[in-house]
Amino acid sequence: MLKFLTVLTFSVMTLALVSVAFAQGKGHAGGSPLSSVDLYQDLDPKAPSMSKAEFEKARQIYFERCAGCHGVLRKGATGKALTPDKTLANGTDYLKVFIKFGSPAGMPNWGTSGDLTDEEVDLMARYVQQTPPQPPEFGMPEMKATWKVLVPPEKRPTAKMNAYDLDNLFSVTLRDAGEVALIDGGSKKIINIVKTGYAVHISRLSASGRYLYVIGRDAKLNLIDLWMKKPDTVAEIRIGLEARSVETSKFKGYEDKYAIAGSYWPPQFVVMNGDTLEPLKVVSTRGVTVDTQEYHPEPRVASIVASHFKPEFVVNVKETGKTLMVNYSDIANLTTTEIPAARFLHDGGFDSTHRYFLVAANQSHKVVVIDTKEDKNVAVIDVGQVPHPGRGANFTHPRFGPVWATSHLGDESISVIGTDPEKHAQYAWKLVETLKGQGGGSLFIKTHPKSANLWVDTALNPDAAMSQSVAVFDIRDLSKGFQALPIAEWAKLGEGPKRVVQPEYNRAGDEVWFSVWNTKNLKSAIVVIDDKTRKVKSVISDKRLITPTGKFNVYNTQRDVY
Ligand code: DHE
Repeated sequence: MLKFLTVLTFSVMTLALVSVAFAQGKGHAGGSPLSSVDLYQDLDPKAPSMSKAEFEKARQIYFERCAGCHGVLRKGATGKALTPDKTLANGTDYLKVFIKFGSPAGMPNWGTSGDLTDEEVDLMARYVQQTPPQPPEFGMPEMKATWKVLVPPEKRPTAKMNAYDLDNLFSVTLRDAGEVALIDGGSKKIINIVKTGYAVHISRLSASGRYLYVIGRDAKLNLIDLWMKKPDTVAEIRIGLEARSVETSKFKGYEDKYAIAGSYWPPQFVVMNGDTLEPLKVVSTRGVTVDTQEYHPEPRVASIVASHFKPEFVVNVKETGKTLMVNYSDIANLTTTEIPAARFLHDGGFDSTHRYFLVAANQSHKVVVIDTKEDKNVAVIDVGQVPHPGRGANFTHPRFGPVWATSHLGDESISVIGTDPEKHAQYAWKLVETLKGQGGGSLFIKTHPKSANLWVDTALNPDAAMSQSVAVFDIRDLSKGFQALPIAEWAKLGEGPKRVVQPEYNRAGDEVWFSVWNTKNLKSAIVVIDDKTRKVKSVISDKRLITPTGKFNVYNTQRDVY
């Protein structure tokens, strides 16, 4: 769940909505009819009462919807801290407003979007005032108990057994179905729907492009062999209780050898065999913060990328604000170089040379530049409010040369950073331009080396006109401003939130795919835009496309093209 607003930023419009809700009797203080049911007993007597069943339901919803931003222990990161010292002071009615209506700064409108009912909003407002329950640890024995090799490497194909153009295959996250759709980029037909982990999150490719790794929020990792006649899972494992990231070894000589997955809970990462997912080494990320050097019990693993310069994984630890360069050349005697970055590291991508990794420190409102050749922090750059680049966008700016750009969750700006210390040293690692996009709530920005377009979504903006459209800039002349395209309208889906999310290019770089992300019970689609004309090329609509979000083109993901 994205962040809770502070009292100061509490908008007048929201206040008006609250008054209406209260006037309609919807805003009654927390507490449900509990007389005959088994009560959950919190340590803190001031916490509003809940039944055991309510507590269990809320715990589940919190894990599914909120923990990602606010943390399992509710200490905050992308979202505000929700520890009882803060939430008890706010009280149930106050909390319900944020949960129901969201905020322009990125907290989704869980109630008005239809994701949570009024009863669930009330439940969650009471839940976040309870003492956060601490989940159990999950180490090597637990991982081994979940590890399954369904098709051992020796029984797998020795050559590609299908006629698909694998370079142009897309793995599409079907978030609420816990599945990925493998879609052939040419015909736009679904090749297979593969069952994956719960609230599945991202897909990544092995260096050769043969293996697809898919991680769920429940930390279940699927290994899919794309060489099979019908690509499907060949191995699976759970690497924790909650996770977001997975990557594979890409350095010369280590192609397809190792996989790494990072978890939110327990806060740790695990290195595995690339073709079986056998867990080899588990490393905890608990430790002290980069700035004040205080112990943090939940430093979660955010983005992970594979270095192209060394046999290293670049592991970004959110709450402590450290980037770990994990050298995988000797797994038994694992060596790690710890680079100080900035707190609240989240997502990021390489510059066009693949030497520098630019990572958003989201609640610090900064982008940190890591040199993966020298293993050094080369710059910390102030950007807009809560940068959220996905992998960001690399292009050649008419004036500043090679640049990388990010959009933001917390404001409408797009920050453009110079990335060429060789030929454009005066602009390197500086914020060279700030563009004005259509609004806050942006999650992803994208272009392609062959394109003149820069696409920016605003999927979490509370205004439907913005969350259902995208802005597109002409990178040859950014001063022209953006054109807004009503992608959701073009999908002709009918009712629902229909958030337009995550541009992804095809292999050729002449099409850009957008998900039109509706709620689970409503129709969603993928809209494919012709990158030259900015017109609809096709709408992929199939009843199996339940809540499509992230799309991962094999070639572009395998080679870090963005
Ligand atoms: Fe993501 C990437 C974490 C919510 C879609 N997301 C990432 C990464 C992290 C992250 C750490 C970088 C992984 C990497 O590169 O190794 N995401 C989180 C959260 O903590 C958060 C904010 C809240 C949560 O509860 O999980 C969150 N993410 C979402 C969504 O709600 C999105 C929009 C829809 C969905 O399917 O869940 C979503 N996240 C994505 C996508 C990427 C991603 C599509 C990969 C972008 C890319 O181009 O590589």
